[in-house]
Amino acid sequence: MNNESEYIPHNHYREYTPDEMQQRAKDFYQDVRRRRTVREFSEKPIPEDVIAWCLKAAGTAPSGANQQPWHFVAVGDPVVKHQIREAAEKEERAFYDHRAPEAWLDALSDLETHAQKPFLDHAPCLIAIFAQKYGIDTHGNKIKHYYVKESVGIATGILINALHHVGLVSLTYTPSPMDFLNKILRRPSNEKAFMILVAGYPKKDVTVPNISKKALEEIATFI
Ligand code: IYR
Repeated sequence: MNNESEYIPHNHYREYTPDEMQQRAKDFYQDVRRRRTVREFSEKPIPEDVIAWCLKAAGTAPSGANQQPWHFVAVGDPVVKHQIREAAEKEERAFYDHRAPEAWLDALSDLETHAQKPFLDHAPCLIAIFAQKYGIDTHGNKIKHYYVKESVGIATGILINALHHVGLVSLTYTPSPMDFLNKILRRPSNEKAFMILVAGYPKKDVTVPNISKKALEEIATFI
């Protein structure tokens, strides 16, 4: 632990009866299974503070040594969103034109993705998620960070579910490379862009790929 030196009672823990647990487990599953990634967004603005609360939820994630090695930049400014779009589309053109191996393009073919990313202009909020590869102390010395990708991945998962919980949709978007985000968003060199989580309302009558999730027997083993 890096900032607490004593143990305190876990007063916020709640135990449920077995029946309640079963119901809650099913209800939670039924709610999260409705979540779908969308690629077309409405321009409708998000009510104030909702993104801030969702980011507070993400910030409760567990992390290696509680170092919380993440930084979120919520971009609503249309000028900055457009700068991100221009830079991302440049990388995407290189990806689709020559960088991506044929096998990767084959794996993507059902998704019908391409180099144009209009959602970066349309969506009301682009959340750029940065992973802090290392920390920096008050003297400017590097502090080793542990399990950075795991920690940022968990926080991102909570954020995706928080957005879903409030009735927004999101798109996990990862142009490669994403270094342009440090420049546009003026983030320091100890931070590496992890993902752009595009957030907002779906475009009217949006469609989603007709795909399914693996069955429990395929993803889990009980011993
Ligand atoms: N970043 C590209 C390609 C892409 C890669 C994966 I893996 C996807 O699941 C979807 C797209 C793009 O966004 O078009």
